[in-house]
Amino acid sequence: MSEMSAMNRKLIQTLAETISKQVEHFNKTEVEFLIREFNVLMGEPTTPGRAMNGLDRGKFRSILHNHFGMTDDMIMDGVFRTFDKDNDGFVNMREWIEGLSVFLRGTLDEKIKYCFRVYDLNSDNYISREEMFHMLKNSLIRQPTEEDPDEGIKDLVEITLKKMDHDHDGRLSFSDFEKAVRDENLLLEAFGTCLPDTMKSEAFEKHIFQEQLEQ
Ligand SMILES: [Ca+2]
Ligand SMILES: [Ca+2]
Repeated sequence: MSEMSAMNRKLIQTLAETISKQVEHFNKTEVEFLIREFNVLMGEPTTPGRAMNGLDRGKFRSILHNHFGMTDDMIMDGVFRTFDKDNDGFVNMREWIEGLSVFLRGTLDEKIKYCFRVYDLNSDNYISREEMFHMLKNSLIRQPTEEDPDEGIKDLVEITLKKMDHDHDGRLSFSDFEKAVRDENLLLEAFGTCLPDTMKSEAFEKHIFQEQLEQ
C-alpha cells in the first residue's frame, strides 16, 4: 500500500468515527463504506485539505435512477433538495450519509419529515394545492383514461385535501401531513414514490456494505 492511500485510509477512519456519532442508523464501519462509495461516485480520491463540493444534481439523480429506479424528475429534484440540507447545490459527504440514514433506514417519524420536504416543492413549509396538482399530474400521467385529465386531478387534489387538511386552510402544513400519515401510513408517499422499496434498498446496502467487503 502506498503512503498516500494509507493516509487516506486513516483520514477516512477518523472521519467515519466522527460522522457515525452524529448519524442515527449507521455504525462506524458502515459510515466508512459510505464514505468510500461517496469517493467512488465523486470520481476522485479524497485529498486532505482539499475542498470538495459534493455530488451535483446530475450525478445524484443518476444514482436515484440507476439504483432505485426513480424516473420522476420532480420527485428526484425534491429528493436532491432534501438531501442538500445547506442548499448549496451539492450533496456533500455528510449530507450523503445523513440523507441515506433516513432514505434507507429511517423511522416513520424521520420519513414523514423527509417526504414532507420532498413534496414541499418551493420550501415554504406548506404543500399547496398547486404543488399537489403538479405532483399528482406528474405521477398519474402514464394512465390517460380521462377525457380531461386535469379535471380528474383537480378532483383528486380536493379529495386529498379533505382527507389530510385538518385545520382547513386549503394547504397542508407539516402537522396536517404528520397527523394524516400517522392515521393512515399509506399516505406517506401520497404525492409520488420518493423512498426505495425493500428490495432496492437491500440491494443498495448489499452493494455498499458487502460487495466492497469482498474486494
Ligand atoms: Ca449541500
Ligand atoms: Ca410549498
